Amino acid sequence: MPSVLYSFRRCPYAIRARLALAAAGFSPGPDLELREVALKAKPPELLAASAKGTVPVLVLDQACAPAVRDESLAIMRWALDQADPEGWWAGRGSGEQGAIATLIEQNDGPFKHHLDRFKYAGRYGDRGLKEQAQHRQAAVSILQQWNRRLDISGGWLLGPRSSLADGALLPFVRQFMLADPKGFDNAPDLAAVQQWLARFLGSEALSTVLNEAWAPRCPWRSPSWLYHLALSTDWQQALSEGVYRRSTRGQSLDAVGFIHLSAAHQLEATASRFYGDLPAGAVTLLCIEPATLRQHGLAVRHEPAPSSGELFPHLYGPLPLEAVVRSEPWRP
Ligand SMILES: N[C@@H](CCC(=O)N[C@@H](CS)C(=O)NCC(=O)O)C(=O)O
Repeated sequence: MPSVLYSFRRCPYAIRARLALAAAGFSPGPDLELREVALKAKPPELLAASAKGTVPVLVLDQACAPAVRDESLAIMRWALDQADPEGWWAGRGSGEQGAIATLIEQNDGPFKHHLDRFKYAGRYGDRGLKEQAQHRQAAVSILQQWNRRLDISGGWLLGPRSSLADGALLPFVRQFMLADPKGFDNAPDLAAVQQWLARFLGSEALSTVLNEAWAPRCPWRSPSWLYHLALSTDWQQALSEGVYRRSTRGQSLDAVGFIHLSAAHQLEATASRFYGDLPAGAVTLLCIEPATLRQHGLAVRHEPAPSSGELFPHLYGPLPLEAVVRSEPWRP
């Protein structure tokens, strides 16, 4: 069984975990399965591994105990315990380890607090919008402290080479910059932070963990869900009518008697067989929660396709919209 990393491409916590795993020499493949997650539709496997439902989560193969690490820092520390060729943590004395811990606490506590209230001010109501500038200023003040440290340390937070602190903080500084790049460039007394971030943005380390293998554009398809490929126009109509009643391309539920579904591993073949001639955007993938179908008293039967005998799930009845946990443009 490979270890599994549940991740979300843009999440700074997930980025820092991927940075440490990559620094330790791991890469997605036979030994590490990368499962990109949509935060609005978390797969049941992620929630079974860690009920708090945040990413990143690393589920190690059974030989390791405990098997689940569901905090980004725990994943970083685990990765660096396996291999730490760049000396992010290994060989650091207690003074340096203490400084790393203090910087990470400042980042994960006050800096993240102000970053969220600056970047997502709208989520905090009228008061949030009123206080947005204050939060930005508070975040800048923390960056100025890090700037003073960088000025004397020689390029990275703890000296001339990068450490766990740089890997843990930079994804958040990047997020702060992305919220207002011009404001970041023009902020006073941040020259060393700007250079530090620029070095990170141009690094192979970051581009590696933002590439398709580490950060796929398409979420992982859980085998616990069922799937249906819908013409996007049919799906739009269902959204306005409140229920989906198509069986497959060009055929209605009333005419066929059931809705054709696929299991995760059957999707690619179904798509190329029946929808392969359509342009991008014409087909929408519906991810369906079977438990919701059961709650609606709907039956799913696995029945053989006439041509091949392969068993496919068939839904007997209209598809309720509540059972669709996610819809997304189909991407092969
Ligand atoms: N303390 C956690 C925080 C992780 C976290 O909050 N991740 C966000 C994504 S950036 C998340 O999963 N949020 C859950 C949600 O949006 O439903 C860690 O360090 O791993």
